Amino acid sequence: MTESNGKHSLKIVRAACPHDCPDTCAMLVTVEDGRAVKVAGDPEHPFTRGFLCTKVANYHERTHSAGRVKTCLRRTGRKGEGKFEEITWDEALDEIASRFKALAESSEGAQTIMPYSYCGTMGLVQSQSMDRRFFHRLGASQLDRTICATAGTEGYKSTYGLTIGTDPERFRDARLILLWGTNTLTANVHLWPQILEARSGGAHVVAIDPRRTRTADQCDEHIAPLPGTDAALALGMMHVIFAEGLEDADYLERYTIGANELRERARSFPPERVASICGLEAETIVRLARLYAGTRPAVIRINYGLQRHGGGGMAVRTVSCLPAVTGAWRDAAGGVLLSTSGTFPINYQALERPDLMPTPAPRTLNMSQLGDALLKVDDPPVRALYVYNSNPAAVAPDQARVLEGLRREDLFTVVHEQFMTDTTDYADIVLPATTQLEHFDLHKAYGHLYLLINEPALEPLHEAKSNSDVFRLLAARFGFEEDCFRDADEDMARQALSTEHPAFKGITLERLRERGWLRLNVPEEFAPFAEGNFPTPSGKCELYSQKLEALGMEPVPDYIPPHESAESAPALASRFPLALISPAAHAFLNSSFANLSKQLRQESYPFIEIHPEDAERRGIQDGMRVRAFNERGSAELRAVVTTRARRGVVVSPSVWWNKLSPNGTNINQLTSQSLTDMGGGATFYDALVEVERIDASA
Ligand SMILES: Nc1nc2c(c(=O)[nH]1)N[C@H]1C(S)=C(S)[C@@H](COP(=O)(O)OP(=O)(O)OC[C@H]3O[C@@H](n4cnc5c(=O)[nH]c(N)nc54)[C@H](O)[C@@H]3O)O[C@H]1N2
Ligand SMILES: Nc1nc2c(c(=O)[nH]1)N[C@H]1C(S)=C(S)[C@@H](COP(=O)(O)OP(=O)(O)OC[C@H]3O[C@@H](n4cnc5c(=O)[nH]c(N)nc54)[C@H](O)[C@@H]3O)O[C@H]1N2
Ligand code: SF4
Ligand SMILES: [Mo]
Repeated sequence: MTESNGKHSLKIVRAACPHDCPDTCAMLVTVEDGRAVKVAGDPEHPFTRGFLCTKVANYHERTHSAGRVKTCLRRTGRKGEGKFEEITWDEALDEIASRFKALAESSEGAQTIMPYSYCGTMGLVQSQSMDRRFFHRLGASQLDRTICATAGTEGYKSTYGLTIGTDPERFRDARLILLWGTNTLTANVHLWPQILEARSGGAHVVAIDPRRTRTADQCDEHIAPLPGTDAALALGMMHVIFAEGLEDADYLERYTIGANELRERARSFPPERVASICGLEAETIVRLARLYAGTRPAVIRINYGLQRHGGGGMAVRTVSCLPAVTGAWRDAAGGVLLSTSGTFPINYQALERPDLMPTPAPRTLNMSQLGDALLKVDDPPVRALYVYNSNPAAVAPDQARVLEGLRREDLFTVVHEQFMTDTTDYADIVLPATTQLEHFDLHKAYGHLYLLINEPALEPLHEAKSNSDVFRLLAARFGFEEDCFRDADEDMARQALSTEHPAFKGITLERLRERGWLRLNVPEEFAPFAEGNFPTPSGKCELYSQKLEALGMEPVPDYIPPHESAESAPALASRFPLALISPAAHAFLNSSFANLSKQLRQESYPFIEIHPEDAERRGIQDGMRVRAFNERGSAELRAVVTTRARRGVVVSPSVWWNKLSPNGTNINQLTSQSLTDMGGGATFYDALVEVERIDASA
């Protein structure tokens, strides 16, 4: 829509929220005289339903913020100091190209160059297209993007083949909803209207979370297991279900393999044993099992909270087996939802062009071990780092190692950013990036079944350039001749959609542009596994996984304790007795928005919740300054003494910027580079710590 009367112009542009959030909202951006003045949720989009969350509701202010990186910058101070001089795009690109060329032509080769990116934007074009093509063609190290979801993804896929699950729009028809390791009102708020509708139809809603979150407050029931013990809880439920004959024997027989092995495994998890592992009452487990097996439709929403632990892959695999045991998949409103991602048949080969890589393929570095990649890897060492769509100085685990690596004088670091983050402070060259209102993109979702388009509402502000533009320019400076380096953003969006897969039938870029969004071509009453049809090697739900067995892993669902717990590391636990989790803060999105005044006011200050008994033992009173620490590092926080944290667990919502935190460091000083059992994932919520009053140690 456009109006113009010569002096005054007004238009509304169709956009998509770029953030790493399952809701991927359809947005309408109002642009008045070249300035974005409002962003709103599209009232016609069935999942967005006309509202945006508290983070993004003033996204236009983020775009027009005075704090934007406006020009290219070259470092003049020490690394970490944040002192720069302005340079032109030509100077910046020439310098990057000459440093990268020198490395690529050296005896150590282009593997010395490490790309580092995550989901600052989830758009397919701006997060995984021209960038991948460039680094593939260059022969740079590959990056394993494990910082968030790979453990759960691999755990789920080991059972079901692809991340396909219950349609979130069917939740409204469910009679039992288990919110398992998800803070829905904070991290998936557009599921809430579905839950409210289900409730008005009589649904019972249970939160399973070690913290009493704002979501748990709104549920009928809250069960608080110790962190990292969810697989035991699920096996305890299965124990009761099998022992009492509540399983769906027909579903198990027809559509699964390994039911007998699973039944055997569950036998060794009686409620009393599970109660002691999880820190729960045995009767809670029995009651939850009966409720779950006895209610239809029953649906489980898993998000990523329960898989940021040593056994996180197995935890998601095990919890996800529940609807196969009870046959909950038979109902469209039953089953389990981790992610809808696998329902989108995106043509990633065409987008990312892995065929451009040299043979043998360059090595792969794990982003969850950035500290080690910068300090320990020496075959060859990392000599250049190119960061975009991410803020690793704040968000990566084992921060002291990460910062030590970023301080290396011989490391050439480029950071492409919208804001002067903790990471840009360590850059040799900073490049100004566009925001979502200034570039084109195509989005899939991981929490619903719609594709969305993001039309640019504005010309790039200041001297900002989009990720795809910068990599096109770099490819030209390298003289890469393949046609794909000249593809426009729209070309790449078309390539992403180019497949014969029925889910994309009728979906074209043109139709997306007309409407803003389109539902995948799947039935209204999408019930993917009502009659089996699992996209696994066997075509069955793999309760027994030969794939895991071949990898030397336990083929049957099991409980794998956290790396750091009283059970698995008693000596460590005697020195650092508290289990730290640092889940998503309500007003931030990871570290995004954690520099903007509205959101900072909402979060007030970096705090740590501690149970009154744990606080008393340490002489800690509500509001006191405390230090949380372990062998990796320490962070200063304000104590919030509350029963929201269960005994033995402390909670510090994240991710604050270091430079906006007391003492200049955040909670990732305490998290570790240890990986999950599957997918090489980060273990943010698997860290033992101690907490003390600051005056006590002075
Ligand atoms: N407001 C807001 N929204 C966000 C984000 C944000 O930072 N802020 N981040 C976005 C991103 S990148 C992601 S990946 C998603 C994350 O979305 P979620 O996965 O929902 O968020 P988390 O905060 O990681 O974890 C969810 C809940 O799991 C709980 N939890 C921790 N350990 C365990 C455990 O062992 N077992 C169980 N049962 N529960 C556990 C935490 O207390 C937390 O309440 O949210 C996205 N949305
Ligand atoms: N302690 C603790 N640590 C955590 C977590 C936790 O729960 N606890 N959560 C973890 C999780 S789930 C995740 S996903 C990671 C996320 O970590 P990141 O992916 O690093 O996410 P953000 O902190 O949001 O940083 C994204 C950055 O990308 C920039 N950006 C946005 N759009 C663009 C663009 O188009 N181009 C460029 N060049 N830059 C852009 C933003 O300005 C922002 O600074 O953090 C992890 N870290
Ligand atoms: S962060 Fe999530 S809930 Fe908020 S606007 Fe974006 S997609 Fe919607
Ligand atoms: Mo994430």
